[in-house]
Amino acid sequence: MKSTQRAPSIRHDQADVFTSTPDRIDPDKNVIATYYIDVVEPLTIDEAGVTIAAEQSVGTWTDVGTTNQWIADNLAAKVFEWRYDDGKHSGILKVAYPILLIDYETGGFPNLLAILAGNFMGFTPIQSSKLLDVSLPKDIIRSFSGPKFGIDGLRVLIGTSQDRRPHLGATAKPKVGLTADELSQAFAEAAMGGIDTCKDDETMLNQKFSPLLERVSKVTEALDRVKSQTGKQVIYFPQVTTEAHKILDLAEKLLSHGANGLMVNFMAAGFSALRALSEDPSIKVPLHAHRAGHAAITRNPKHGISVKVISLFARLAGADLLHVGTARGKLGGKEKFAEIPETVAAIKGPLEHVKPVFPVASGGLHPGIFPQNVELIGKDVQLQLGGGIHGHPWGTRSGALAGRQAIDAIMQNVPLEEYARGHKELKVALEHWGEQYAKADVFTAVPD
Ligand code: RUB
Repeated sequence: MKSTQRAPSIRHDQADVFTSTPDRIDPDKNVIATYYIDVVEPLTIDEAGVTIAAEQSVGTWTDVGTTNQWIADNLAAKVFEWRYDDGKHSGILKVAYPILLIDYETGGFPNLLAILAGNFMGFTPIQSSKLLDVSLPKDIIRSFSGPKFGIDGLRVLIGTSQDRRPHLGATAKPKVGLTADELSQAFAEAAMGGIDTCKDDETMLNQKFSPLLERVSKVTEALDRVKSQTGKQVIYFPQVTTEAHKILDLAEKLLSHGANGLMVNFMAAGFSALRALSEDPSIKVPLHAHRAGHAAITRNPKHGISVKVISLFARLAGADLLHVGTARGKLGGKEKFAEIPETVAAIKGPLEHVKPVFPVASGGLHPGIFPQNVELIGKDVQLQLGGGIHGHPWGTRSGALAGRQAIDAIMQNVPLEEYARGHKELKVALEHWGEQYAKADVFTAVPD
């Protein structure tokens, strides 16, 4: 039967339906997204904001007879705040999405992302747009379990609950190529030198020259042998990043071969892959969340999704450890000096029941640049070294020893050079890498 009620106008330009004011937005009933946008003249960002709110909720380019007043009243997103840069064609705006619009229970991350960073990002007059920040209502946060271990759980596993020192992690290097025997030997050496954790590199999986299950068995056996000598259990995070339909099965195989941690690249496999692992009750080991490839969507300051948002989502998805960037190292431009503190706050700060995540600094690290990294990120940090351990002139064990000595120096507030006088592995590391990545040059970002 044909409705007699006149359909509300839900066109992209209907400001009365898709605009509100800050005092009318309840953060417990709305997901609030902050965007940077840049639009084609003569369009202004607030006009574009109406288009975004419409497209991402219940509007489209024309009025449709299938809509009704209930839809417009209850499901319309609203642009409610904006700040122009110079002129009115670029700037920041906030959009509120009513909680009812979002199927976070069945749809989870895919539904959230389709709404918060969906179609509008390709709209013709919106030249660029970046999702900078997201605030979620308590009901949505409560639908995620978050990390199983988090900072305190990891510190208990590693035995640093009292001294709360930075952790030292070793990454396999070369990135791929070592056989299971060669890698297990390298990690055993690093374990003898004092690492806390070790992990596959992000492109390793089940390549022919290093079958994954054989690798897990051999590394686990090697680390067990080290434990029988040192008393210390090192955690090994083999890579579990695979297709959605295989990931839980692969995780089970890795665990049955002795893995006491798992590494997943959530940028390649998706937030849902990380969540599937963290919310599976049979997976009782910590998850190291790698983010290789994140720069494809985070690096452009005007377009994509911010590191802060992907990191918040990784926390909700259950990352126990998460890469956050480095104060000195091989990756990232100057934007990282603003980005890292806000990312660390997003993954460690209060978030209902969700545990804080252990930040990982990685990419070109060596002991000589630990102090700047600890200063920017804090002592809750896993300093993750590939080249900076295996590249030590005296070998992997000395590389790990040098890393632990640098951490001890930081904990005792002693300058590295002074501490190195009584610690030869650190002395050699400082001499070998010198000022690499320490000072501003074409390869190194430093703050202004
Ligand atoms: C480490 C490495 C890591 C990246 C990750 O190797 O390449 O995959 O650092 O980057 P090395 P991010 O220690 O030899 O540089 O932590 O920024 O995501």
